[in-house]
Amino acid sequence: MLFRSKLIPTPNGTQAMIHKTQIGIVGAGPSGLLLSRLLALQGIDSIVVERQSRAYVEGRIRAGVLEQGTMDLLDEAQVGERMHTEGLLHVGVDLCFNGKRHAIDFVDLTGGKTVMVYGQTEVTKDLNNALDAAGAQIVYEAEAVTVDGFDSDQPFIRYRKDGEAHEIQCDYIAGCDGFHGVSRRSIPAERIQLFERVYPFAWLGILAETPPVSDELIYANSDRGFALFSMRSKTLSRLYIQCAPDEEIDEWSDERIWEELAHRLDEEGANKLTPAPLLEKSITPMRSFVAEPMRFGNMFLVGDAAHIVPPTGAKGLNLAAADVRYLSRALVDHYKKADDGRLDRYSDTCLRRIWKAQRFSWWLTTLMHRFPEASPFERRTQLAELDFVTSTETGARSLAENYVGLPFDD
Ligand code: RFL
Ligand code: PHB
Repeated sequence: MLFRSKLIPTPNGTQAMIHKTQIGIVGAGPSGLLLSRLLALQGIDSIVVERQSRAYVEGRIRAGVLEQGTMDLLDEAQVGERMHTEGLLHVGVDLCFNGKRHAIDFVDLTGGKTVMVYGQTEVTKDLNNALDAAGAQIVYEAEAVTVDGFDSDQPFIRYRKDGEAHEIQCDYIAGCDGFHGVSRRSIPAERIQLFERVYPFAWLGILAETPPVSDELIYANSDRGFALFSMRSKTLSRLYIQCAPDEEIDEWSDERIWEELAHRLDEEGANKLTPAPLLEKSITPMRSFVAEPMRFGNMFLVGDAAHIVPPTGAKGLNLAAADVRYLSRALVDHYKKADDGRLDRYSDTCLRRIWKAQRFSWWLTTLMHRFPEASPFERRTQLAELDFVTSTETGARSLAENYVGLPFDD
């Protein structure tokens, strides 16, 4: 690298600040931050460009469940300390249907595996703090971000910040900019294949300062629709209700939300549910989405930029972390061993895991939700499948193995 940053004139008579780095990362969500951190620990330089403010990114309440593989990767990134002290280890989940709760024991069924409940907000803060301490380069509130040149050996990211033009020249671009980002949208339609399923329902999610009704997460299938009873701590509940995709949030008063949650749970749980003022309330549409391939010349798509799962299987953040795992190892091989095998396999390796997580998320979503068009026959077979999953070892083990996370391929 001959220089890190310098000001140069542009053809239209203005000036642009040019920055040089090895990896230009678009998006400071969990994917972008974790990638930057893992690369930095291996001596690989990156710059992260994010369109939102840091407070906005850190405050976005989303995922809650981390697989063992994600915990291991956060440890590898040396940001796992608070997760181990404040996170809640879970040894299973409960499925509730026909008014009764059934435990699925992950430890027994998977040979000792568990998951951790630790909010995405906290993962993001831990990563940001570690990156700060190491003097990482993260540009927040960048405007008009574009990616280009990825078919050449000089890809670049352009953006504006405080009215000034900037260009990052890099070896590779990592598109970590989520479903609505610019990276995937910059690829010509004929080079990318998109697979999508949109579900006829959404999740209304709330955060409330009330103790969880149970130590384990409860996934509830009721005649009135799905509900999920999760948590962020021993005093904070994170709860979700299936609702119509076009429903206005104002149609859901606090009172209606608490009543509906109680209706969808077994009697013992409903009696323990203690209404409290809501700290957050939002509606999330549900979709399954995959973009193939995940590499375009010298640009890689990572995390939600390439795939979305319905949140029922708690796979989104975990899949994003798996992509980061594969890409960071591939880049280390490239820079340290001049070996591009893993970079060349990146798309195929990721997609193999992604499609299995897609299948599982689609399956659990189909098993747990009320589909508006479902016939009485379909409703009966749904309940029969729930009975199979909760009363046979084969059924329960398949759910448990997928939920705790399948093994990595590479
Ligand atoms: P993110 O988190 O969307 O971050 C992308 C970042 O890119 C920025 N960006 C841009 N930056 C620059 N220029 C542009 N043009 C840009 N366009 C966008 C955005 O501002 C943002 O900061 O993607 P990433 O990093 O790949 O992370 C993915 C995860 O956030 C996501 O998969 C999970 O939150 C999904 N998810 C869950 N995953 C789990 O593993 N376990 C769960 O329990 C779980 N629960 C959930 C969830 C997602 C939910 N919602 C709201 C979608 C529950 C919910 C309700
Ligand atoms: C959450 O706690 O936010 C959560 C947990 C499990 C899911 C989805 C979301 O499947």
